Amino acid sequence: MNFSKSTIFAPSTLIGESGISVIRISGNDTASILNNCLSSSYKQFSSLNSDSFNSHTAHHGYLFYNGNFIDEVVVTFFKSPNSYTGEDVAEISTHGGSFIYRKVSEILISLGARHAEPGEFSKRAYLNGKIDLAQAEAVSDLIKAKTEQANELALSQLTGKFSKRIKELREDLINCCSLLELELDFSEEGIDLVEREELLEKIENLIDSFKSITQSYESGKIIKNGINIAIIGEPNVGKSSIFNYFLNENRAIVSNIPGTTRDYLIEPLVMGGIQFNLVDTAGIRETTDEIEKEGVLRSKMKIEEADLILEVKELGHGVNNDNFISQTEDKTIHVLNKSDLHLDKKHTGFCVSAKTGENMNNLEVEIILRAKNLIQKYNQSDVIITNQRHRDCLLKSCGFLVNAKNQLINGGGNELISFEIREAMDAIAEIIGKTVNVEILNNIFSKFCIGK
Ligand SMILES: Nc1nc2c(ncn2[C@@H]2O[C@H](COP(=O)(O)OP(=O)(O)OP(=O)(O)O)[C@@H](O)[C@H]2O)c(=O)[nH]1
Ligand SMILES: [Mg+2]
Repeated sequence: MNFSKSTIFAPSTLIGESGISVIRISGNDTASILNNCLSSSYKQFSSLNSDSFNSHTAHHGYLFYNGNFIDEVVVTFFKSPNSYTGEDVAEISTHGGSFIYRKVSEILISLGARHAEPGEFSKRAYLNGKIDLAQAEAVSDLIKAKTEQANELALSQLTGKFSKRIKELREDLINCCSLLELELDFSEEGIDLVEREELLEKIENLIDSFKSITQSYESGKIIKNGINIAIIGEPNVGKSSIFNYFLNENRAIVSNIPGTTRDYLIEPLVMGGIQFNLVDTAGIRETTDEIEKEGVLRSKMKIEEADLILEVKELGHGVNNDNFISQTEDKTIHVLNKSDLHLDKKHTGFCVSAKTGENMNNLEVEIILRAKNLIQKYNQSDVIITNQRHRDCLLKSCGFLVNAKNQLINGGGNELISFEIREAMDAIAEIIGKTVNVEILNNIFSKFCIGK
């Protein structure tokens, strides 16, 4: 596959006031660019010896632009092919600050480099065979990981555990296909190389493996993106107070006027090492107010999207078991708030007080427990997928395998069965980027951050 050979650069750290800022360059002209801007003296420009750019060496020097000293820097050089992208790569550590970065950009552009597109370094690493596509995607996930579990999953994908499993499945498919096609070569001699029963069993086992890996996406998705937990209930029961309690800040407006929260609010929150997206919703009630009606509609939408629901009622206010809003018992935790006002009343649900904090710790423990169960529920395979593209490829591949199985059961010829298995092979190979078109590639890398 052809791709741009120009030398590219981008900040690898956030631009702003900081001790150090790292700017990465990759491409054939990296060493010559450095020779033209890196000086051994700050008094006047005096080029470093270009031979000194051996792989994995660090160089202290002074950056110059149009004869003017800009900053004292350290440059780390990685010689092709032993670099992240597989090309010559340099990482210039300058002092942090947006002015210095702007100057360095000007220098690099004047010397022939251009700004990298999002994900362009990783795209080059993939195109140069340094990592496969699933590993490249893991780089992006690793950067975005907010919890230990998300970090672990991204690492296992980056280090190739996931790709290895995919390659094994692909090998199994290749073996099935080879046998079928070999038998075709001997068809005139009437030699049967494949036991139909055995092949059927192999294909069925493969379908099971595909299904369990595909299902692991339900776990992977929530580990990576967070568990959506919606706080719902009638107006004034204390939903926003509970929301604020967990966030430990007055994020949502709280008042004793029913209908205070009009639109939903979402905030990220980590509890027990698990990422949550906590949602406060408008109180649900019959209303003629157009804005409140819309708020109620949005609350119902959030209930649909939620992985977990905290259905809040006020303790002692006509609480009975047949007037719940949430119809999905298994993902709902019943919370009875304002226990401080109703000390004499008890109930089987979680009696808490968002005001005094009473029993809120236990509610948190319950939420974490439910979240862990949710993650475990779908996690029956040896690898967990976190990427929708991977799931889609596996589903597509599994569909072809089901076709192959049906062909086999209905006495279809070897050509037809092996055609379906080949399609399944191609679909699964897309995951690691063995068969993938430019459009898909561009789409994947465009979601990366600049400098990665
Ligand atoms: N005593 C007591 N008051 C509480 C408690 N939780 C909330 N309140 C009060 O109840 C009133 C309503 O609280 P909110 O958190 O705004 O209730 P809400 O369910 O978000 O209400 P809407 O947004 O209108 O649907 C406020 O006056 C709170 O101070 C509690 O545990 N104990
Ligand atoms: Mg509210």
